[in-house]
Amino acid sequence: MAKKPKALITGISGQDGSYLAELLFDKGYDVYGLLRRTSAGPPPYIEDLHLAKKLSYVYGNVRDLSTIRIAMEEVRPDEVYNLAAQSHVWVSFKVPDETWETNFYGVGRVVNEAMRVNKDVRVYQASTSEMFGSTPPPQSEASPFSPVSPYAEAKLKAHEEFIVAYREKYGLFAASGILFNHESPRRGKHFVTRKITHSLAKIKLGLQDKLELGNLEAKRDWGYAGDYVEAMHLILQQKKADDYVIATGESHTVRDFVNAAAAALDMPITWEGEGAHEVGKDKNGKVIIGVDPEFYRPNEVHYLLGDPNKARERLGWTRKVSFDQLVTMMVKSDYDSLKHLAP
Ligand code: F7E
Repeated sequence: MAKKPKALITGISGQDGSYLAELLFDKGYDVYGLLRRTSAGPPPYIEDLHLAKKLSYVYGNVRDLSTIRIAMEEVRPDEVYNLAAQSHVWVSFKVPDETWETNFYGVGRVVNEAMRVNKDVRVYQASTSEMFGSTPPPQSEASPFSPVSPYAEAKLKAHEEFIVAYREKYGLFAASGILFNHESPRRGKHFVTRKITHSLAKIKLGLQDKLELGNLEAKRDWGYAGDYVEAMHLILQQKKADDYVIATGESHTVRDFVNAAAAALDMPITWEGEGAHEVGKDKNGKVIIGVDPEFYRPNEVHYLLGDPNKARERLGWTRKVSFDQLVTMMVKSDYDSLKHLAP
């Protein structure tokens, strides 16, 4: 019987880690997740995979070399998916050192240790559309990078130093997905999409009065995380390691996202005012959306729109879930999980 391939996923507790672990288990892998211990423990969908023996934990942290070394020696993975990151752009302005430690040095530790135990290892790096920063849309693999946050700068440096250069210097199978925003009901509530769906569901149920947001004009190319982890796997199954933009090719403003989520809850919004004074009102004229400049970023990425042609042609990958389906899925999940709390 052929030996089962072994995959190690760092950042297993995040949104993408959970979808990827499920996908790889279904494809017949032995799946290991590098788990950073926290007092809250891993999210329920990760704990469920672990209890069902679909996922093994290896305790460690990409900021601690000794744990990465032990993890690689214990697992000896065929494929490594490096998803661990300080992934919040706004937070990266507040904690730049921590961001570099995880998003740059952490990548070096993972790649070097993976390569040391298995020179034929295949490494996937979670690169990001934030690396394009101020580059005008549409952004493709050929577009220049122009990062505008500590998050994006650290991610770009890791991409260049440990993925592109290691391919050339050491012939390592080091590949990356340059993923545009990807969301799901498992998205953290401090990212704008989930913040919107969770808050609007609460407002609809009478559990919250108002939602405060930052820049409503920012445009993002939002896809479904479940589709994007399929691209991660495909990227590591190619003959040659390479970098791929993974995106929908469609962009919407934050305000569009609010409108779509509100429509899914049957609570249309009327907008008034501009900038920090803009408000969104419900059908009774009550202000339910406001702007709080606290959520503005010192430097904003205004317009992301990915060109996914290379992924379509070379990987045969396309997104399956549309923007409206994604918003509806997230709204429904939040509404259903909150409705028992309604007064
Ligand atoms: O912001 C605006 C904000 O925090 C999206 C990460 O996964 O995708 C994500 O990064 C936009 C920005 O995601 C609020 O200014 C308005 O323009 O949901 P976000 P992000 O920064 O695009 C990329 C591809 C990654 O790689 C990252 O790891 O929404 N915005 N009002 C707001 N954003 C937040 N968080 N909260 C607000 O209240």
